[in-house]
Amino acid sequence: MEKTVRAHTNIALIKYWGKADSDLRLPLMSSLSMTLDKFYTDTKISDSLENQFWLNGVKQNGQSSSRVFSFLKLLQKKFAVTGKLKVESYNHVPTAAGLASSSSAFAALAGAFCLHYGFNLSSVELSRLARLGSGSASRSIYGGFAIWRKGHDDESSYAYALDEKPDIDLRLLVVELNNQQKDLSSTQGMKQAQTSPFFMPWIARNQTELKQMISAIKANDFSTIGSLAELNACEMHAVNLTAQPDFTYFEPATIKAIKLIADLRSQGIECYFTIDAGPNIKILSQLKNVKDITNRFVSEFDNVNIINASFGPGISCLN
Ligand code: 2P0
Repeated sequence: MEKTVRAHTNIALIKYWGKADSDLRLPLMSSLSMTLDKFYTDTKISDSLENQFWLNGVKQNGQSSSRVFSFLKLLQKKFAVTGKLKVESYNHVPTAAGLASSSSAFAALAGAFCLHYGFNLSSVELSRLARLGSGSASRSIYGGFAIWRKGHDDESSYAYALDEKPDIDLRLLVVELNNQQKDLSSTQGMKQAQTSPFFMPWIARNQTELKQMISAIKANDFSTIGSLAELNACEMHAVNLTAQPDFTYFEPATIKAIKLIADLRSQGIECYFTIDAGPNIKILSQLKNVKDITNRFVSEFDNVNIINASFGPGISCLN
């Protein structure tokens, strides 16, 4: 009986947004993330007469299937193994609305591949493999807070755990304002962002921002974690807005949400935002303010869906 591997998504508080090497997915910056409890992907791989990818019980053709199999073929080549595979995944993530489903998807896929062929890898080795499928997947091997050190080659670019079970009052409220599929993939967006005149100055700040975030996490300092995460997200979206040609993932509802967060803060309800490659906003808050923030968003937006997430675990094998 084939076993299922579960990996949770992560949200970057210090973002990965640019590659030094596209084939190896080596990033231009180090990043730091929080793994979430509420969103995950379950994946099982078995032998088959033909390569096939099933997502949420539906057989996939086209782009998602070809990305999965180009990754698996790369791994087969790397490990000198062969065979046709059936991949069955269940995604407990709203797909492609900026909730980084590729992080859990490719982490689970790398884990399921190793389980299927009986390879017993260390977390760092698994992180490196997951990175080849999708950069953010390198961080989903770990629970709690993870850091992906950019490194300079395949060997040196991997994620490690900063704190797998943080004892910190931090909630991440995922606000679904718009669950349309995004127009511009992360892969394309981060490539275009590099044409911004502000891209290199931003990269030059990466080590400082990372160090400040690590200190804030170690000091259990919610206010500094929140404000650093918000600044870093604004920097990422600023390079998008100043790229040539310029672009943005923001929708009118995104701007309204940003203003609402500033308004809540001015009323003494401390909260901060981060935004990925999509229009949705994620709010960093402490438990005591979750209710007030949620009520405010529900009263200001029609059909808003808010998911109250916290720290999730690292990759695991079920059954
Ligand atoms: C991150 N994002 O650090 C950043 C912030 C989105 C915004 O990693 O091209 O799907 O597959 O390596 O990992 C999303 O990009 O990109 C992402 P690829 P990925 O979480």
